[in-house]
Order: sequence, then C-alpha cells, then structure tokens
Amino acid sequence: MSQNEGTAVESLWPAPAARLPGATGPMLRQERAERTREQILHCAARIFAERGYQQTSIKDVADEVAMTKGAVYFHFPNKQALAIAVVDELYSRWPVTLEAVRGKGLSPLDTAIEMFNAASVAFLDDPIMQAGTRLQNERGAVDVELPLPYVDWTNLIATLMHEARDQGQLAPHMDPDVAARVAVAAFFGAQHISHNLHGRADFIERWREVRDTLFPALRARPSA
Ligand code: LUB
Repeated sequence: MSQNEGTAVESLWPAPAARLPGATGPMLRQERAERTREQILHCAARIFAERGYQQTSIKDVADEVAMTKGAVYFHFPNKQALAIAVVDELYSRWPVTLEAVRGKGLSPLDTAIEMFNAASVAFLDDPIMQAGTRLQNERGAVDVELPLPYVDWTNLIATLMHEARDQGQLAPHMDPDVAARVAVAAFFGAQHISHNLHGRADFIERWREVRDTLFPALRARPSA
C-alpha cells in the first residue's frame, strides 16, 4: 500500500475522472481503502455501542474487524478520532434521510413523523446510531470534544414545524421552535428510558405513544 493512501482517500474521493473505464491501480486502491475505513468504523461502532468509550481500545476494534492495530491506526490515528468519526458519520446521515423522506411529498408534520420513524428504526438496527448515542451520553467522560448533540435534529424538526405553521398545519397557538424542542425531547427521552429499562425492546411501542399523544396536540383542528 502506498504511504500517502490515507490522505489520498480523503482528498480525491469521489474522483469521477478516475472512475472512467480503464482506470487502473490507484483508484482501486482508494476504493479498497475507503471500504476498509468503513469496515473499521462499523466495527468500532459495534464495540462503542456495547462497551462504551472508556472500555473500548484500538486493539478491541482491530480484533473485531480482524485486522492488525497498525491497519486501524493507518485510517484512524487514535480512539478519539474513531469516536469523532462515528458521531460525524451519524450526523451526516440525517440530511440524506430528510431528502429521501421529502421525496414522499408528505405534509411538513407527516415529514417530521417520518423522520422520527426512521430514527426509531435506526436505534434498533444501526450500530452507528447506537454508538453515537452512547458516546454522546458519555460525552463528559470522552476525552475529546464531540460535535454538539441534538442541535442538528432540533433545527431539522424546527424547519419542518415552521413549514407546518406557514401552511396552516400547526395549531395557531403553537410556537414552531417550542414544538420542535418538545418533539425531540419526547422522542429522545422515550428512547433513553426504553434503552435503560428494556434494551429498547419496547421502543417502537413507546415512540408510537409519544407520536399519537403529541402530534394531534400540535395539529391545527380541521375547520368545521
Ligand atoms: C439523534 C443522537 C441519536 C437524536 O442528535 C443527536 O445527537 C442524536 C445521539 O446524541 O439520535 C434523534 C432525535
């Protein structure tokens, strides 16, 4: 492997020209390196989610991904970088999810519900989500500054609540920013309680209760 592979991956990927048919060695190496990085990140997420930050070592991650510690260090200089990468990966996904959900052409409030639905499933089956949540819960004990939690989500939901108000979908007395904070807090609180009491086994059910209690209160009443 070339010595500058790590930096080349970040700066050149994706490099459309190099993807032309007949592209040779270097691009393939980059793709392989990118895939390796993803594998490491995914395995690190599983371990972080299971054991927490302090109980996880680069050695644990290397064992999980069946590589040498050196191979892991090639992509991530230390455990701090791995933790940041997991959280960054998590936060980079929501705008993509929002675009997909917006593609359904739902009303703003129903788009918000669909976003929470997507997040609820991710809590159950996505190691990046589970690890990101655990790392953020432990952020006081993580020896590197993680991106601020909940802020992106609250802004994303607030944008939808403002759209709901502009379209007359929000109850007239409801402040869109308050509605966003309450919805995120209720959703995330239900997740936290379900996680700690039942390993999230009842979370889908608890989220349905939150949704069916909260969203009717946010909606403007249909005029008679
Ligand atoms: C989101 C997590 C897990 C909130 O925004 C965040 O910080 C999040 C971890 O802290 O999901 C989902 C409402």
